[in-house]
Amino acid sequence: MTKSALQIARAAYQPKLPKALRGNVKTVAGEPTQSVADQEEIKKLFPNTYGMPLIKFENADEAADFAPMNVGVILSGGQAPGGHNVMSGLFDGLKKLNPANRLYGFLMGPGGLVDHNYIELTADIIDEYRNTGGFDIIGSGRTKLEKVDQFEKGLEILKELNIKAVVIIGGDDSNTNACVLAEYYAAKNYGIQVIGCPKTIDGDLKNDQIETSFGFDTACKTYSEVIGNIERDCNSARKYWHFIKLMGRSASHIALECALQVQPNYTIISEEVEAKDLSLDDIVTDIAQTVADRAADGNNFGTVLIPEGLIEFIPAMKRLIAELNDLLAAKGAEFAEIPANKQRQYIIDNLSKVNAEIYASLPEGVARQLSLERDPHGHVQVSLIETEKLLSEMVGNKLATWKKEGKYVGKFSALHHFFGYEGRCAAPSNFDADYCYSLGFTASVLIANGKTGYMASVKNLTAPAEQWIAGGIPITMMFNMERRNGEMKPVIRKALVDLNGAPYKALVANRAKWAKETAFVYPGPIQYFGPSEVCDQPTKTLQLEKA
Ligand code: FBP
Repeated sequence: MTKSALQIARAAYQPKLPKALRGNVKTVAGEPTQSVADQEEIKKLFPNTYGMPLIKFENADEAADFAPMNVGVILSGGQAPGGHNVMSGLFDGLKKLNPANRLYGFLMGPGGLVDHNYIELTADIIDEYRNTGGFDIIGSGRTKLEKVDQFEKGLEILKELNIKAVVIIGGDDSNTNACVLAEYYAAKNYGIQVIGCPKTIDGDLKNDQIETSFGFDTACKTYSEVIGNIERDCNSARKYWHFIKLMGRSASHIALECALQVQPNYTIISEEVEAKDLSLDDIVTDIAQTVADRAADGNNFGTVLIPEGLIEFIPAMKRLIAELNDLLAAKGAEFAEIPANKQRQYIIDNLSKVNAEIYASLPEGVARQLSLERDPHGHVQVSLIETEKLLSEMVGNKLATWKKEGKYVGKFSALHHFFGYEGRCAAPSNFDADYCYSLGFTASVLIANGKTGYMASVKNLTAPAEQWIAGGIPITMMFNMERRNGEMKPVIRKALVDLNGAPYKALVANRAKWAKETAFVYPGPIQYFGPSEVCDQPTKTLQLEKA
C-alpha cells in the first residue's frame, strides 16, 4: 500500500494516555445510578444492567493477574475520525493485560457478528492503521442489532471464537443496542460482556458523563478549514452567497462549532428554530434580511451555515415527518409497490388533512426526499435532503419580491455546498488520536474487570491528556423512552444544542456583528506537529462548556 509522507510520519505518533491508565490500574465504583427519565419502565426492561455504579480508574500499586481472553470489536454506523485509534488502544490495552489476549474484528458493522464474518486483528494489521482516519480496518455498517435471533446467531460465533466480550463502537442508537445485547446475554447467563464506545461526528452523544463523542473534533476542524477557505474566496471575489449545509443528522452541534470557528454571516441552529416555533418562511425572511442589509453596505456576498437536520426541527415539518414515519412503518411494503409517479398522491391521501396540505405544498424534490426509505433506525435520511438549495431558492424569490417593492437593491448569486463525508474519515487530530486511543484502552480495562452494559468514558478533556479521567458509565443511565418506528423504545437520550449553554450563547452574543461585518476567521488545516496552541486545542464547544 503506497502511503503519503504524512501517513508515514503520523504512524509513529504515540497517543497520550491518562495517568491512571499508564501503570497498574484499579477500578473504583461510585454510587448506584438512575436513568435520566422513565426510571421504573427502564429498570423493568433492564433488570440485570440497571442501576450499576459509575466506574473510575485509578493507579494501583500492584499489577493484577488476568487470565488470557479473546475480545471482539464492531464499528457501527457512520465513520468518525479516530475509530482506528480506539482499536489500537483496545489492542494495546489487551496485550498489556496479558500478551496472550486476542482481538477479533467483525466485518462491516453489526452484520458481521450476525453473519459470522470476522478477522483476527494482529499486531501487523493494527500497526498499519494507527492514527489514520476511516473505519476501513474492518469496515462499518448500520445493521440494527435488536432481535433475539440476531443475538443468538452472534452467540454462536462468540462461543466458537471463545470471545469473552464485545466492544461496540457507535453512536446513540448503536450504544442503545449494545446495552440491549448486554442485558440479553446477562439475562441468559451466557457469560459474554458488551461494552460501548461513544462515536459520532454529530457530537450528540454527550451528557454529564460523556463530554464529547469522538470524531466531532476532527470533523469540525476539517469543515472549518474548508469553510474558512470559502470565506476567503468569498471575501476576495465579493459576488457570491455560499449556502453551506453541514452534517449532523439531528443536532446542530457541528454547525454551531463551525460557526464559532469561522464567524460566518448567518448560522441556523435547528434547536432554536424549534424553540421559537419558526416556520420555513420565518427563516427565509431572516436570511433575506441579512442579505439585504449587507447589500445596502455594498456587500453582495456572504456565508450561511445550515445544519443538516433542520427540516425535522421546523415544528410543522416535524409533525409531518412524524406522521410520515408512522405511515411508512405501517404501510412501507404497500407504498413500495406504488408506481413512482403515484407515490406523492398516495402519501397525500393517507396523511391527516393538515399534514397532507404541508406535504402537497413542498417542492417535488423535497417531498420525494422525505418519503425515501428510512435508515435501519427508522430515521429520515436527512443528508439526502437538499435544504441548502431549498433555502437559497426561497431567499432568492423573496429578494426578487423585495426588489420590485424597492426594499432591496443588491445582486444575489448563490452557490451550494454540503460538507459531511469530507470530514468523517479525516486523519484524527491530536485530540481525537489521544481521546480514541484512551477510550479503546479504557474498554480493555472494563472488560478485564468483568463489566458489561458500560460505555467507556474519558473525562476532563480540556486538561492535558495525562489529567484525563478514565472509567465506565452504565449505559442505562443515559436512557429514556422515545417513539421509534411507531413504538415506544428505551434509547439513549440524544444531546441537542442547549439553548442555555455557553457555545450557543457565544453565537448569539456575536451573530449580529458577524452578519453585518465581514468578520471571517480562517482556521487553516489541522496541524499535527508544531506549537501546542496550534495542534492540541479541543473544540470551542468543549472549551466553552467546560469554562
Ligand atoms: P452516526 O450517527 O452513525 O455517527 O452517523 C452520523 C452521520 O454522519 C450523520 O451526520 C449523517 O446524517 C449520516 O451519518 C449519514 O449516513 P450514511 O453514512 O449512512 O450516509
